Amino acid sequence: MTETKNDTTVGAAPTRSGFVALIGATNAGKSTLVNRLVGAKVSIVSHKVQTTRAIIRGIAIHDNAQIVFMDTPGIFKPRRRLDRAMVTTAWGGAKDADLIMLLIDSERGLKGDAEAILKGLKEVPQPKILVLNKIDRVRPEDLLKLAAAANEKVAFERTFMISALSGSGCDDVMDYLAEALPEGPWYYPEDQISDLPMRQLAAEITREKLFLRLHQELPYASHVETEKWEERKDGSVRIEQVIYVERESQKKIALGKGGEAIKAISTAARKEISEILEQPVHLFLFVKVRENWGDDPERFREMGLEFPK
Ligand SMILES: Nc1nc2c(ncn2[C@@H]2O[C@H](COP(=O)(O)OP(=O)(O)OP(=O)(O)O)[C@@H](O)[C@H]2O)c(=O)[nH]1
Ligand SMILES: [Mg+2]
Repeated sequence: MTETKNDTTVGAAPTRSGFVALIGATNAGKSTLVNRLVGAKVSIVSHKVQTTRAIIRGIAIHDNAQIVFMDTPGIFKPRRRLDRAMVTTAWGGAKDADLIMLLIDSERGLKGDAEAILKGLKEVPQPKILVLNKIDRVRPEDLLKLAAAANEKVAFERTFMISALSGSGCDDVMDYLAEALPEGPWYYPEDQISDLPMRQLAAEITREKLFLRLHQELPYASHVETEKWEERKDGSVRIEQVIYVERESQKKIALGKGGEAIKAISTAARKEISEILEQPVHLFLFVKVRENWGDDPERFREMGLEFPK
């Protein structure tokens, strides 16, 4: 029996497929979990809040099911225009999904934004599951209390307790999803793990290194775009990227003393992009000041975000 995306069976069983949206407060571990379930890095991760800015699709196959995970920006109280776009995008992701997975950082519990998200979820008609993440950080009795408190507020189909970081409990989530999604043909070719073009993934990887290396307002005031991508005859690729910041003073910090900061960001990004592409990479980073990039519709389009009025 052949297995292609247009077949509706794999072996004897019917294929299943669907979209699963990961919703949660910022820093809950959504992107870490998507990468874990897909088995490859498709979405960037950092210890800082508001890392993910747009919907990133990561695709996994489990048993007969093709599961399309929609990693979304964290939900938080928006202040800037970019914040608003990110939060609207996250809720929009929920609308398009077959199933919603609410991720809660077990250590934080219902403090902060999780409570408001539970309220918002009540209005969402799709089936929902609760995933308590970072169980490596809490005591089992606290987990049970948290599970009970969250289930009191929203009728979840199931509750899972996992560590996206160690992988503990993640197989159970996959088993459940593969059964729960509707019967139907797969949406993507079997070997596809993401729908993000390489140019954009490369820009995201540089943004991740920037999030890891730079502090305070700088990560939030910056945005990365891939401007040039040139395959060379020797099998290597030359990539040029621009880091946009809002002010001259931020440019100085992004470059660092004697270009130290930008060099470190570039080295880390080049290494990782090269590993993903499996070819040598020459990466050139340019820092440019663009005062109002956070109010520029073109930048939002580039990020895959709606421009909020
Ligand atoms: N201890 C522990 N840390 C975790 C776990 N899962 C994720 N983290 C950490 O939590 C931090 C945030 O992870 P992300 O995956 O970027 O979180 P996110 O929900 O995608 O965050 P935003 O995109 O900013 O909304 C990172 O430092 C992760 O390493 C876990 O199971 N245990
Ligand atoms: Mg994220």
